[in-house]
Amino acid sequence: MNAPSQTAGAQVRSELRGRVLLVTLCRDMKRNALNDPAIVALSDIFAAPPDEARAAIISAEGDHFSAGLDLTELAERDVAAGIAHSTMWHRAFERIEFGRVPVISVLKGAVIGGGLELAAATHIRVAEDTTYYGLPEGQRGIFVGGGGSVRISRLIGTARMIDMMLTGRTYDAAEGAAIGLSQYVVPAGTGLTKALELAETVADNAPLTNFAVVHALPRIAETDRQSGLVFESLMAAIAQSDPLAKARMRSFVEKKASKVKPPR
Ligand code: 1HE
Repeated sequence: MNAPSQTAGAQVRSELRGRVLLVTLCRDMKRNALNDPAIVALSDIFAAPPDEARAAIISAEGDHFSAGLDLTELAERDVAAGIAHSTMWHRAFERIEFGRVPVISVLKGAVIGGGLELAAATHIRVAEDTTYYGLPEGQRGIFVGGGGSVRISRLIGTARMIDMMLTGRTYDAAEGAAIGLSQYVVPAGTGLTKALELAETVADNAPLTNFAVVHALPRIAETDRQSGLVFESLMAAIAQSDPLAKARMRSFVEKKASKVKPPR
């Protein structure tokens, strides 16, 4: 049974649709600029997704995913308050990246600054063909503060991120996919449908596999080779000893499971 629709803060809506938690940025009149209530709402939602949720989607109302940090909030913040603000974003986005469920984002229009940092914390990015990416922090006289220097640099390489920040260079949807900012590009208006389709596939996976992909894989990728290989062996042994994994492998051997198909 679906949980009733719930509003967390005024800026973000969350609702369970079957096994998929739909999280929606709903501040279109400000192009989904992220203010403190929005970050707190995201943090709260991803701290404790409903038990039934097996995957989540973050999408946005309006024509733009997010215009980034709400620039009206910067006003008179001192250094200590600036650090506290940035770490609040870090906490929220860590809960997205290293939470209980894989998260898919649906991008469109502006995916700018903190909006791109939010997208980078999700596991799969589906970009509608209206999407464009920018890091105008350089032009605004500030720096990324939502984990972008860690996540975006890993996605596209430090040199590309330096160029985006120093020159204000933007990438369109196709270019963004080519450099690793999204894994999918789809026609305008179809992003949520694609994300729901992917979310259902993800939700069908064995939970231990999803855990390994979300929690073990990124850590293995960032550790030294030898430790990574040991970590991988342990994770592989744990995953394959799960009764669900055994049942699925048996099902393939008995010719009851679907085969891998070439891309369409
Ligand atoms: C905002 C924001 C915002 C729009 N903070 N209010 N981000 C930026 O530097 C991006 C700034 N925004 C833009 O470049 C444009 O607004 C857009 C390209 C995203 C959209 O343009 P457009 O023509 O569709 O909309 P608009 O008329 O510019 O904006 C509509 C309203 O949203 C308007 O308010 P209104 O009261 O005049 O109606 C805008 O002021 C408001 N708005 N973007 C506050 N960002 C953790 S550190 C992260 C650091 C960063 O993210 S830096 C990047 C900041």
